[in-house]
Amino acid sequence: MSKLYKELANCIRFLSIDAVQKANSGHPGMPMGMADVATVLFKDFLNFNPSNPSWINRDRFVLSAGHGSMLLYSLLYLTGYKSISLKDIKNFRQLNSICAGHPEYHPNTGIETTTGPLGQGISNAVGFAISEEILKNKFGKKKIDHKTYVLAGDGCLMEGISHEALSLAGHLKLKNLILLFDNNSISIDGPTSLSVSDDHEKRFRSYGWNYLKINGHSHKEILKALNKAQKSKKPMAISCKTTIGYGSPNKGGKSSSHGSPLGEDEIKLVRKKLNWNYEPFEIPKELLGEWRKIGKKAEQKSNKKNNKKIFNSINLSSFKNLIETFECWQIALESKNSPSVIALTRQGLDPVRIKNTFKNESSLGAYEVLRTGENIKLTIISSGSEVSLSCDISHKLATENIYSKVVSMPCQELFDKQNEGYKNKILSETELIVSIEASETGYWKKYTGTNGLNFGIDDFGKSAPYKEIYDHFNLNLKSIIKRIKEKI
Ligand SMILES: Cc1ncc(C[n+]2csc(CCOP(=O)(O)OP(=O)(O)O)c2C)c(N)n1
Ligand SMILES: [Mg+2]
Repeated sequence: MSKLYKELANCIRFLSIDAVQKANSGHPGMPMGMADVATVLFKDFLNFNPSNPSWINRDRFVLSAGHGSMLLYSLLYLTGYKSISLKDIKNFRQLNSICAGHPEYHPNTGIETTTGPLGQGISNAVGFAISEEILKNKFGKKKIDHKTYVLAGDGCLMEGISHEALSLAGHLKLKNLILLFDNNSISIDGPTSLSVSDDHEKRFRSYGWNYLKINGHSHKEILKALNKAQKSKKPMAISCKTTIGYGSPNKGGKSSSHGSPLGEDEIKLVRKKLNWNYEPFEIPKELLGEWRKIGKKAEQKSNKKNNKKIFNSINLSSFKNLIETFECWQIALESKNSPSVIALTRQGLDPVRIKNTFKNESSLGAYEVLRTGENIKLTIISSGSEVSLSCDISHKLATENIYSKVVSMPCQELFDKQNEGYKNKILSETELIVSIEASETGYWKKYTGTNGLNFGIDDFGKSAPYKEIYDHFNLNLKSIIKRIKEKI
């Protein structure tokens, strides 16, 4: 391996062992073993942009062997991502540090996904690769042509989830997916021969993958394999024979380097063996300069590929039927304190909202979608597909000079959080309030009051085409209008 590559890789090795030592916990062995492969990947292949980590057409790098998180943090710091400073690395495994024990996804940081449960990153990577195919089909090869690289260890490949995901990737011929297998034959308890005797090559080939075997410490072999992977017609696994804890005289090649700090004495020996005459966390200027050059070069390449316009080309009007869905999606994505459920219908419905107001109306929990006249007699509240039925009812009533407004209430929890003024505007305009929702009626009584009408289903156990079900439960235009007119 050329001297420069070796020294660049050593930057990763020492940042990793120093950080694990300082935290007094972590996994130094994997980053030491895979430093050479990662260096060649980032220097010569990976398309990325430290100044714009979310660049849409970047290659994805997923660390499925998440215990080796210091490998990722070192790479991000060294190539110049703003998300991770040397201070953050010194804070490895401390409360609220971005350098968490296992990578935690943060948008726009270079940490593409949360990993740690072995095997899971492999399936995330398959998902990324599928997304890439979808985007490529939609926007064309000129705009989308990235790859997904996933680094996985022995443990990842032992997990059941890896079988399913790898099989699907082979079936779908995801040629944009490259798996770097840290084939060090060591796992947490010792040699992998204790627990597994799979023939990895046969396994991958049977799924429909290509498989290459290389020495993971040979710059030339890594380069050659990654070159081949660029042109592969199938997903590609590269088995990299490595030494876990590479460079450690007493712990290299042993599970003792897997999940504990090497210890001060051993670290001194590693420094000596790898000829690293620098203090803990010290990356010599020239080498940091070389790494930053790699980052800059990648940035320039990314700028050239300029994909800025891709998303402008999505025409919102083509989604006009989906305005409320998009609004709810945005709310879900931005929601910091609670999970969200978006319940979508498969019924073919007329669009209720055609104009994009550029204001997220759904964020209010409920909002007016229709008003048939000035002097309204009733308020009809519903959500989802029933809004469409409510609008039909409202129009029909208007033909008999009974005017009303229709309120879409996609989220009761959000509505309940609005100020009294807004709630009154929605709920206190008419004496009569009606709810229409094909589910339990109890949830609506707090809005309609006991004097209101609640159309719904307080029953179970029927299955039929939806129109018949609606008729069965009197949830149709005719029955509802009849009851409303009786009430008025
Ligand atoms: C599903 C799951 N089970 C167990 C663990 C705990 N664990 C973390 S690393 C590891 C061993 C992984 O071995 P290998 O992939 O060979 O990593 P290496 O020792 O080579 O770094 C285990 C069992 C985990 N992270 N996830
Ligand atoms: Mg291993």
